[in-house]
Amino acid sequence: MNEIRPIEAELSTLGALASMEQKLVWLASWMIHNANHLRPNRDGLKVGGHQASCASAASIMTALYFDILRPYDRVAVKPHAGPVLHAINYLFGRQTVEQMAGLRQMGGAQAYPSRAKDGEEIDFSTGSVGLGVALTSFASLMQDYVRAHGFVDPAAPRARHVAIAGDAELDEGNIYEALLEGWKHDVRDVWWVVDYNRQSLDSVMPDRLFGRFEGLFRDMGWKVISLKYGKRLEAAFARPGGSSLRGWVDDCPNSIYSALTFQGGAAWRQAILADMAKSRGVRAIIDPLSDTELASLMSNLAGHDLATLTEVFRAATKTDQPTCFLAYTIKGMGLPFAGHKDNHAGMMTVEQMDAFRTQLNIRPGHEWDRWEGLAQPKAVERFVETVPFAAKLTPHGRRLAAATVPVPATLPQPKITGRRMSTQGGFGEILSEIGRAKGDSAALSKRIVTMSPDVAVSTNLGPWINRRGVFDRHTRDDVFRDGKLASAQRWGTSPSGQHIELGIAEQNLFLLLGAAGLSHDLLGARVLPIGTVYDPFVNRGHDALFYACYQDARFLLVGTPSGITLAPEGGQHQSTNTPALGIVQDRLASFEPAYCDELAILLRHAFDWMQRPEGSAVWLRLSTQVLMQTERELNPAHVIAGAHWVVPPAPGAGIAIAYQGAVAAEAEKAHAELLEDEPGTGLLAITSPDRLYAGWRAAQRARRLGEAAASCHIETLLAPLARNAAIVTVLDGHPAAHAWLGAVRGQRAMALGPDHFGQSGDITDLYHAYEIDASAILDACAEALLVR
Ligand SMILES: Cc1ncc(C[n+]2csc(CCOP(=O)(O)OP(=O)(O)O)c2C)c(N)n1
Ligand SMILES: [Mg+2]
Repeated sequence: MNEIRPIEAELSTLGALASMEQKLVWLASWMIHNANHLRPNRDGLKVGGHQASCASAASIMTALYFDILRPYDRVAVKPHAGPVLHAINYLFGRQTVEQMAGLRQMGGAQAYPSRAKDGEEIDFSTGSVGLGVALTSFASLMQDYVRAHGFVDPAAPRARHVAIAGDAELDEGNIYEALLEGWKHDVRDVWWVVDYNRQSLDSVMPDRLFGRFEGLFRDMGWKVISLKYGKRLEAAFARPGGSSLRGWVDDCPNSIYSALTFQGGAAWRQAILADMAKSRGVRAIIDPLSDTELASLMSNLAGHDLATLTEVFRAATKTDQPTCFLAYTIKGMGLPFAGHKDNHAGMMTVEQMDAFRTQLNIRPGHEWDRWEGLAQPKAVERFVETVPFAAKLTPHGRRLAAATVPVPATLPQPKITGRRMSTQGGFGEILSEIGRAKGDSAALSKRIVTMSPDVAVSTNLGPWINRRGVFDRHTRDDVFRDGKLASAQRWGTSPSGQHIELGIAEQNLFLLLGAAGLSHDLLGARVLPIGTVYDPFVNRGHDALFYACYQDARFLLVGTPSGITLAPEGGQHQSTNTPALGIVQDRLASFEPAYCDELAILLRHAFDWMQRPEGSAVWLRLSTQVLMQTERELNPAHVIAGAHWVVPPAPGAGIAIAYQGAVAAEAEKAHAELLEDEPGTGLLAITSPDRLYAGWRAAQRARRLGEAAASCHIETLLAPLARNAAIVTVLDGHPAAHAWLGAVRGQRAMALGPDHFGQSGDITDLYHAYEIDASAILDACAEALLVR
């Protein structure tokens, strides 16, 4: 957008697109300007915004949204072009001035597109760079999945999944993990349009990087389209002497090109003549041009050339091959800091903004008016109404409806009581039983889709996969099965399979869980995604997990095995921080059952909870620790609320032992011994410090808001204990997860659990070393009783 293009009487598509582009740069700049200069600032903090990043992507987004995209396509917009997306929605009549004027303010439009906070018009949230880009590939894989399983109308057109990416996003490793995984799954209908301005936050990028990108993408089966020069530069290059000029620009280092763009026509002329003064052809091209015209010509990159962009995008719609467009752009195009290396957070001054307003014929006081400043506002308005993306996907927005999957009152399950089993073993067996269902009772099992980053077998998904198969768009032979070679894994691979096997890259697991967990909204098909991973390696993908939760994706994460109960494995494999992570992660309800009867209740709850509007994703932390499973009556509501008394305390009891997960047997042993001296001692099973804590917070808030009778599950549970009672807690995880329990009723919590990296050893040694065995629990009880 380096000049205002005249619009002829008969409005051409390109003319109308130029008007759109002009409005997008203006509105995005104005939104940011308004937030920083025209609103009262109460705290003196910089509000911020990215006018240069927006201007960089405006032409690409104009071509996509006002020419190419169809309503059912899905788009992840680079975070720093969020205001451009708000402006696009505004021009389509789907965004309000109030929201835009409230950019970055409480309740206003978000800095970076947010599904949860900006609402129906946003397909994918972005912010943590790289993740939104990769998510489109997994969303496309899920489209293949739901279509292959007949969950959507086969006649419905296939969506294209488009990412508008900043070039620095390509530095994120998760991009390449996703590319490799996408290649394995033969993904299609994915476009990544790279806003190739060769600038990141700090600096101008190394030269010739594009060659690396091209090679990498091609190796992964992608089509790569380089969009380098616009029509005017191409025309200049075609003239006599033009090839020298092209060679000169081709060889111009990124940093010099950026600096010249910032400096303008005179600097361009000087630099070109310094190298090519003797070339008559080159002189014939540049000499007749004014400085302004020369600057405009030299910055005529394809990423700002609407004719090139629309032509190339239109041609690319003819194939479903994943395609990467390297669209050369200028960061800050058309704005005073265009090309300056420090322009990432740069902002126009009040004077510069005023000049920009005048240049665009926008009257003071009319800055937000939709078609203000355009030569043919009515014609432009009519044009916008006719573009494909103007059609509404649903009457209310871009979220599709999907019926919920009925969850039976109890899940089919194997006989559990009387056996020695671990929760991980129980999980595998229950899932396998669910997978056995046929006919009408198979409604639930049909919708389950499992996924795992190369740990399906070691997290006990094997029996489920044997029943339901591995998903692939193409049927592939199982050489071992067909050759009758003995193997416990009989993994047929076909479009009807229900397990998606991933390579060992945990971020991909969470991105796929995120995509699958949005299928109801994005694809109109409800699936129940279950992802398994070794609990410590949740940390490896935590940003992607956080990201999936931020989008409000719905899935079940199973972290297993967990804790130092992986005794021989050493500190890298032993998760201690995950119980605390489960408490602090929003939109993720975390549980850790000790026994399989609790697990069955929680698994059923997970299928239900992840489908409820008020629900969330669910995380189960499981273990390979084997425990004797006894017959008992459980109150499911208590297991789900986070704790239940295994042995209720006597009224006024001075001490209780509370345990979570795999250390149950140690707590039971300590409790049995303590009963001899302290007969009223209670034994509490904690199934979710996360739910207990959330309930406590909610009750406190409700009381503050005047609901005096409000209370919560943990308050009720602890009420029978004496006011100064001690609660000795133990888990195979960081004790901070329980340390707050004493504050609930002003009692004394003594929390036990490993707070250092684990060691190798056997259970006896490690439980002793980390003070979570029965004797350590008894020692803590003795200490607590001493200071009564
Ligand atoms: C994971 C992550 N790390 C760091 C940042 C901070 N950050 C925001 S934008 C940016 C550079 C963006 O450069 P690019 O992707 O090229 O975008 P553009 O040039 O179009 O603004 C960085 C480092 C972030 N948003 N996310
Ligand atoms: Mg960039």
